[in-house]
Amino acid sequence: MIAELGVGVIGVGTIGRQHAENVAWRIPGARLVAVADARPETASEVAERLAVPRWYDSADELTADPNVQAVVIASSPSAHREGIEAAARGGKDILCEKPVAASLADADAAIAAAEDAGVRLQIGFMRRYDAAYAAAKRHIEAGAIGTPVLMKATHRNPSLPPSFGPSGAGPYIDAAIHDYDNARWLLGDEVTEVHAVSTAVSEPSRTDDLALSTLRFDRGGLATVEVYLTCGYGYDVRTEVAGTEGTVFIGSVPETGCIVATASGVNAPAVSHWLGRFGDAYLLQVKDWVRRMRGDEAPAVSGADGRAALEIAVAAKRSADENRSVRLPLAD
Ligand code: ISE
Repeated sequence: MIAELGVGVIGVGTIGRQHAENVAWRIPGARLVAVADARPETASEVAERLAVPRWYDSADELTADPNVQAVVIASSPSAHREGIEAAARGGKDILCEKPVAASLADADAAIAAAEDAGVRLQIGFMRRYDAAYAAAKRHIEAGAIGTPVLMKATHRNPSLPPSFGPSGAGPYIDAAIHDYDNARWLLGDEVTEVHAVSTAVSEPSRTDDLALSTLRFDRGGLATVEVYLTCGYGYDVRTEVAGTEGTVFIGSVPETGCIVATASGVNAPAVSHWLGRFGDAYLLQVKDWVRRMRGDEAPAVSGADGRAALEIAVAAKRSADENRSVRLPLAD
């Protein structure tokens, strides 16, 4: 087992900074040895704040650094393939944020590069590490709800996240992809058909700030996934899984168990950002990945899992764009 894993973080925007801080301050057995960002001023600022000895402005340079043994990739999705390929060339194990790549072709190339180089690739579906989602999975596996047959997911953001600019990936590939991964994981089955519809309710610049998708599973189960990007009141992620003998409920609207009731009403503030809702899950995810990479364990969430969720998201976008059901696996 490696005593202290030298970790480099590629892409230090919102989530990359969080990963970098977690590695630098909160994970025994890991040391943050370098950061990289396409914006040199961002890379140098984060390096200085976290007292990291080296910073770079490219994935290639960071992955060539002999002090780096494993990398976290949190650059923009269009740069994930390049980051994974660079890490593969440098022989570094990888934790890559979702989506694994911006397209299925890029995902296939990236996964093949990692496999050919013999480096381990884990995908950042951090919800699997959230206490409530992990408990639900345990109950389902223990048979508490019989056979899971239906998943119902709610995924709302208070306002359009910055990653949803005009060239952003959109509600299916950027947001619902978490729910698609949950659906495969919690129902333990593969999707065979997707039907999606989207509309704009509050963002004139987009056509899809409200997006619904319906998934059909191989063994007959169903799932519905709702993404509402501009709900206004907070970051609200909840999931239900119904089975033949019961239901598990995951998540709630209020941020804490504290509800203030006065003559003017009942107030239970919602979470404002996903880092608030899933901060612990992000930390546990990197801790577990570091533990696996220090030894010779396989990644907890594979490149194939990342590709499967991306394929559902691509199918959902196609379904909404073309107003038809789309069958999986996709031929192109
Ligand atoms: C963002 O990219 C994330 O990954 C968050 O987890 C998600 O909930 C949010 O909707 C996305 O924009």
